[in-house]
Amino acid sequence: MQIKSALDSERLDNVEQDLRELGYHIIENVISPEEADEAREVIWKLIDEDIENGQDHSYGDGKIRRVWAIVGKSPIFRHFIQHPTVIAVWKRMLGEDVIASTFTANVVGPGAPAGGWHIDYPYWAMQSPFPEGSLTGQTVWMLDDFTVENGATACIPESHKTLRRPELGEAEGMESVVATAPKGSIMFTNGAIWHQSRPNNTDSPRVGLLGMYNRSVIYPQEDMPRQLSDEELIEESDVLKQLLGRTIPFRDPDHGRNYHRTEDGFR
Ligand SMILES: O=C(O)CCC(=O)C(=O)O
Ligand SMILES: [Fe+2]
Repeated sequence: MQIKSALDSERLDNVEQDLRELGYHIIENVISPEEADEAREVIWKLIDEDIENGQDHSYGDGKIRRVWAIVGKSPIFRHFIQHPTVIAVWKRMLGEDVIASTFTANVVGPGAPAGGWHIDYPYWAMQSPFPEGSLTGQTVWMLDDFTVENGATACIPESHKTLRRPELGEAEGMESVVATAPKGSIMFTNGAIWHQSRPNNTDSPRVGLLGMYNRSVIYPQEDMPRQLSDEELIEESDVLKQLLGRTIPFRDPDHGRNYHRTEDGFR
């Protein structure tokens, strides 16, 4: 796989500024159309497997499909999760010790309704007002061209600055931007921005990947550390081990004087 070098510092400043002020930033053509097609094919195979195993997950009148835990399911997603462009952005926003929180596919099928305005984990699990600054960030990988008609993600600029979730119905009618870009592009968002997938009014599914990253002290949304076994990780990069939370010393049960509950009390 051809991986372009990470962003230069001027572009990174630009991304940071947009994420802080607007709450989103799009970089076009991070991967080639061929790489996007390859990943898209893998997602279809995984959907078939999920259906076969009775593990399929759909919502939005059964027209939006989610595939969970993709990092352990194909090497291509192990490349994507640690893509230098993505890691440069999240290290800048969330710290050098950034970790991954979840990596899934979201397939908005023909006729799908809007996904519903929301904020992302951990914000939806938190009481407002949220702390200022970034706790988490979303990475929307476009494996199809994202268009106004086919269910591209919509965001309400600057809504992350409210430091709260939208009330039911509050975001309807507010001015939003639609993340339209060619396949292979990425949209980065502040996890607290109000957003949703739009209705898909075309005959073709819109395939996206959603990679979330957290500050390392925030518990990941999915069980990232166990998506790859120790053996599978041997050949993998230090960055991937870090992202999966395998290198956080204070999560080691024996870290420091970490007493354990036994039958006779704490020892
Ligand atoms: O697939 C999309 O366009 C966005 C989905 C989303 O926001 C989510 O699942 O959290
Ligand atoms: Fe979301």
